[in-house]
Amino acid sequence: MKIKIPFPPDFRLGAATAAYQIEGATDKDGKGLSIWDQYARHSGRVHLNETGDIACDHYHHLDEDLNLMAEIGLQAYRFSFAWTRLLPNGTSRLNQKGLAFYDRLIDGLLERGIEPYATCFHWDYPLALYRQGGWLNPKSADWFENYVTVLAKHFGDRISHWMTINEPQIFVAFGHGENSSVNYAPGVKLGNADLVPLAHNVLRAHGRAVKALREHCKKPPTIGWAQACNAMIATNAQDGELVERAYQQQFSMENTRTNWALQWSWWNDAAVLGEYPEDGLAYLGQHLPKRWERDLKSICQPIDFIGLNCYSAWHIFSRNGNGEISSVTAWEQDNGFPETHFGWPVVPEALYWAPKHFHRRYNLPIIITENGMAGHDWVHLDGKCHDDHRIDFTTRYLRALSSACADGVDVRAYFHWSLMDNFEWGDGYKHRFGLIHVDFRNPARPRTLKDSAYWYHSLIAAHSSRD
Ligand code: PNW
Repeated sequence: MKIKIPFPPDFRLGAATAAYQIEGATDKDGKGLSIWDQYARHSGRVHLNETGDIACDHYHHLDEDLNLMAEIGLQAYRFSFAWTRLLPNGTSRLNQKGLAFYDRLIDGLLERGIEPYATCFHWDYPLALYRQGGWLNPKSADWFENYVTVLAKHFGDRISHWMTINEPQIFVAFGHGENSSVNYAPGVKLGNADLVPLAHNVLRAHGRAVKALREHCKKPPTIGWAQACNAMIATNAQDGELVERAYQQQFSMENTRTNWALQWSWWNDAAVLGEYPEDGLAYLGQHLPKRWERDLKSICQPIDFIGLNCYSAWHIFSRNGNGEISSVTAWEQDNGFPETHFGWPVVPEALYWAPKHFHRRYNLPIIITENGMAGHDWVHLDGKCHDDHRIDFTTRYLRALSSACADGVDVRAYFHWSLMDNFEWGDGYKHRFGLIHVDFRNPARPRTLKDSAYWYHSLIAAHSSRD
């Protein structure tokens, strides 16, 4: 199928991964342990006790994977550094073999004309630092700054696009919060008296990282961070009042009281606007450390874009027969709404509304740093992986994103999650998100390009041809 979805000429189409989810080789070549190594091996809380010990074995398949990216025609690739591959204990003793691995990755991308987009931290926190209190320790901002300085000095001559932190919402709420039903590493259950200062330290670390990148990267960096984002939908974009309700809900701290760390305004108002939202301060302010107002000055560093990891919607606003506005959550819609293998509702309009709301509030360019779906994917008898659902899903979502661009939202790039099937955190290998199928039952980890990968290839080719 020939398709062309209109995007601005400089718009980039890529794919994304994260270190722990694909690399494997968790104990190889001097790598130190992270909390995910520890948690997957010992907590008993990951699906079937699966681990990232081998994962896609990307560490040993680097050239093959780079060639597959080139075959798909990716314009950009988003990956994360494994902190403990570079600094095994989190702070000192730089591991040369770790540097060499990422040098090969980055040089391999550049040789193939693929633009690297690097995430400094995608959840695999050094175990040695966790044992010193992790993000609860105010020194965690120093530790992160030190690590990011290493990245900037060593890789900042070749990488232009940086993200400090992936989804503070998810690793703070799911890994550290007492009100979450989801269990992520390190799996502690903290109440607000601890969780609020912990989140504050994450924000301090973000601010320090932005400064370190600006100071030490040779190439002038473009810096942002990636937010876990379920969009608030207005079913009629012409209905101003409806749109306003959706917008207010997107950034209201009231609707997330029990799991406030999942909110967006707490994090982004602090990092981008230099203030915590008032409706959040009203019930969380009492737990902030002394001198939090002074900290906000260094937390709020100028950034260049907001990354959105956007898969689905949260509240959907519409008018009933009497013209009154009401909302349902995406997963409480009438029976029969489409959902992915993960059970996440398919709501393409999410890629219209999330960029729109975030651009309105923060007035920054947007990058879709993740979007995609888990599917029932396997290699068919003909040796191919037929994933029509992913092609349909991505077409619908990209069309919605294209409309956001047409309506004036400044969106710069789209990254499909994921380049390849991988370790899906607490769900192990149960959910397949890849454009590339990986056979996890085979020690050789054979890769098969799915139909969606070929489709993505044509989409990118149509986008980059200027006719
Ligand atoms: C993101 N939720 O996580 C992560 O950045 C990826 O590492 C992950 O593989 C991908 O999405 C797919 O799950 C999320 O519950 C985890 O809403 C959970 C949620 C959202 C994003």
